[in-house]
Amino acid sequence: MRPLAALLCGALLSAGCTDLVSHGRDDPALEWARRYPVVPAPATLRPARGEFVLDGSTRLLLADPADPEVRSVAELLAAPLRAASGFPLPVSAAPASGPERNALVLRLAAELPGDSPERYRLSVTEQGAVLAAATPAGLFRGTQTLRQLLPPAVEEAVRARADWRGIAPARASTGRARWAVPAVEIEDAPRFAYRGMHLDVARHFMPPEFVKKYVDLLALYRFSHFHWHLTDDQGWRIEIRKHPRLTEVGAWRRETMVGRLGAAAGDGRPHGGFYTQAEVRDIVAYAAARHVTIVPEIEMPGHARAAIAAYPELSCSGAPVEVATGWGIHADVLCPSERTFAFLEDVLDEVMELFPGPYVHVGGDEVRKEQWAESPVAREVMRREGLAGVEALQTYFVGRVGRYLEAQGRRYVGWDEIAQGGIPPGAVVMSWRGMLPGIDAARRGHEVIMAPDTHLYFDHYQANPASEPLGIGNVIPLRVVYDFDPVPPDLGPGERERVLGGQGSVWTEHLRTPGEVEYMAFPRVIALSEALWTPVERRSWKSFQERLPAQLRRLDALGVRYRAP
Ligand code: TNX
Repeated sequence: MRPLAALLCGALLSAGCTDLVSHGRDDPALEWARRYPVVPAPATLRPARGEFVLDGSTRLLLADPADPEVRSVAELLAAPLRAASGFPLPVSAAPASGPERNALVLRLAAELPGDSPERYRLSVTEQGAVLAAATPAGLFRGTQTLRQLLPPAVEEAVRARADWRGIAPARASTGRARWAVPAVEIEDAPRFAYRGMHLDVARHFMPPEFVKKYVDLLALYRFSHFHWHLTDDQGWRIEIRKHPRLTEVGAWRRETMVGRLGAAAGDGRPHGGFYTQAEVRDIVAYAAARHVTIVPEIEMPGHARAAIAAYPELSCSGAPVEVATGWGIHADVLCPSERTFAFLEDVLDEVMELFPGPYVHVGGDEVRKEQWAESPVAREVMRREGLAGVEALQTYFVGRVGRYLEAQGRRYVGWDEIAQGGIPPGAVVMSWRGMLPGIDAARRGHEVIMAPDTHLYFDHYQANPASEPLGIGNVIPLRVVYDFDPVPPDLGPGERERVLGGQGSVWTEHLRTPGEVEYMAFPRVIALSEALWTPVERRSWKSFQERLPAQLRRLDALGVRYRAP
């Protein structure tokens, strides 16, 4: 039974009784869920009465008008709002003396309590709104919360203006909106700095416009990282100037295996595509404006058959192979030769030039080692380096490439198999075969990103496979994603801090189009955002369920083909 105070406050929504509310109930987020359907739920939210109604004379005021990043954040907020409402919403410098009426004020405020660079405070009253944050990234996160408090019609303008609108299907208009924001006081910061989503564009190429749409959706749910899986056995998708055959040859395959494993057959249709460096730059800038950092992945030494098809001398045998047409784990792997390392350094030089972020992902998963075991070249490397066997050779391989990246000031990330022969020093371990490899790596002093296939593989089914499109693996329903915690109880103090965060993955063996990706990713991405942002004690499945319908209306307006829960 809900205490009387909570019922009263729920009805009145007056700021004065919110203390009673938060002390008087076991589910703090449920009370305000309908009025403030924000996802991920903010760390603290104090409901208040009334609303700020925007009109033709509302202004956007910047306390730091000279800061280009602040201006960019303000424009990203103002432009769709102008288009949707028809209000001019001019942006100008905030006068030194406040408070301002009928204005939305953006202000950098290093004094905000906390230490996350993404922390922000959003205060909305009947007079206006003030968004304060320690950094432009925090300001951007705050604008996305504000965006979610505006009517979903704002999303139609986002879509109409976006470079990705071409790939969004037409939807019925959500109609004329009242441009109001409910009064509230939000103080917010993320639980984890690394809040990631992955996308495999190697198994099926996804057009640049869709990659932008995906990034935009991640930004809406306050994700910080986009892990772009750019190469695999079935395709190499990034232009490398020094080695043009990677895309001339490696970006195209003869056909694709379709259907369930075991009953699959080739479709006889060529598939391919790649991103030019100009397109990559454009996407990186697009993500940066939304404070999303891209983690590019170049797979090695396994899942590299497209590269070997382009340059057979990268394998130990040198035998010609074609870009893979089937799924699974192929025997073709890069040879640990000086030629291969020189090639990889060339590739990574161009990758680092394109991607300014701190992390580069070097793959490292599912490496078959038969070719190494048989190769005189590989055996000579093991002898020279004093390596006990092929597992240690994998550690040497990844560690050597990692040292190259570290020498240029980058961190390197690898799938958890990089730990099999001993973890290469400095590596960030991405735990995908459940949580145990991540727990083990954290205990051994490594930083870890939890991306377990038991919880966060969105190529797995969302519901009964009998009535769902073909997926991989078992069923991972929305609730399992919602309840995910990147920090397992097994980790003690000193170890827990090594978990940088978590990540959902979308592998595309069976996902051929952007629409199919959206169907598998949404709404699970939305559930994951709360698992990665919101403090555990503020999370509530019930409240999430109350807030989700408003988010789905937003996705409708954005033309996202999600799976209706
Ligand atoms: C395993 S996850 C893989 C991918 C597949 C995926 C299918 C990982 C690091 N390797 O190559 O696409 O399973 O779920």
